[in-house]
Amino acid sequence: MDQIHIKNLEIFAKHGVFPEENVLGQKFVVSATLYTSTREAGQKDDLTKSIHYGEVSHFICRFLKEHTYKLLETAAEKLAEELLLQTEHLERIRLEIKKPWAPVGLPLETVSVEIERSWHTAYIALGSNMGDKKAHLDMGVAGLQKTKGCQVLAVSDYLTTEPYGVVDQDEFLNGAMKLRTLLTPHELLERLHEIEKEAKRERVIHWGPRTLDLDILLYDDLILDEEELHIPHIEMYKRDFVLEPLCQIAPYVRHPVYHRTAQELLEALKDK
Ligand code: PH2
Ligand code: MG
Ligand code: MG
Repeated sequence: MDQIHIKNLEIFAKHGVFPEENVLGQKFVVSATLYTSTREAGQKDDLTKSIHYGEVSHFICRFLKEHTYKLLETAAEKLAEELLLQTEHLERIRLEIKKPWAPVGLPLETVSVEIERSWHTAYIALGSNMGDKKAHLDMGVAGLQKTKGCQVLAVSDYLTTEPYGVVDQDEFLNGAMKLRTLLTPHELLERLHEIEKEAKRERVIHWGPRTLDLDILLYDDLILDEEELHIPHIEMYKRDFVLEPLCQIAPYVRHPVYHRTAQELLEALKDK
């Protein structure tokens, strides 16, 4: 992706672990790489299609003066998040905050923290087979839509499906959604569990009846296999109640392990 650079912007602010730093203040030096496509702006000579580096510089300056954090880590984390939330066309940011006058008591040039943060694309499966199923799926969508750092980009139709696995239970309503998110996979999982709890989900029987089930299907091209979290979802290729709604919103999204599109996985499943 193309990059816009802001280099060594000097700001007087009051971040620090020592109380005197929060009172006296000191110099901070900020550098940022803004990742965006500049193609259209470049072709049309149109600033509204790109990112205004002047506005971003002033935003950084205002933000670091208006807040006081103990850690450079926190200043960088919060600033990167606000920039990604508020700057149109900004997909990813690399941010470095240097402290040239850090009270270390040794002749160093600077200390600094540098982070890279980005928007991610995730696909979520929704399911319910208890109570008002549609209302429960709607709660799942609304819960994510109101989560800071989450934007719901697409929602499939809700499909009535036969129970799979434990078959001695009521039929399901299933759907899928596409999400743009700043959350890490584990943060997203935690948020999904909170929303399930808000829908009065009780984890009684594994694979048993549930008011609301929210599962991460895909997260960028990430492959993750941990005790409590598998991405891509470990059984998605076996489940038409997952693939059918996913194909409605993203037939061409590709499974990073099987290298098949959602459409191809669904066709392969139907052929069995
Ligand atoms: N979820 C399960 C087990 N079985 N069957 C259908 N039809 N839909 C589901 O969402 C579902 C299921 C475990 O998550
Ligand atoms: Mg599930
Ligand atoms: Mg689940």
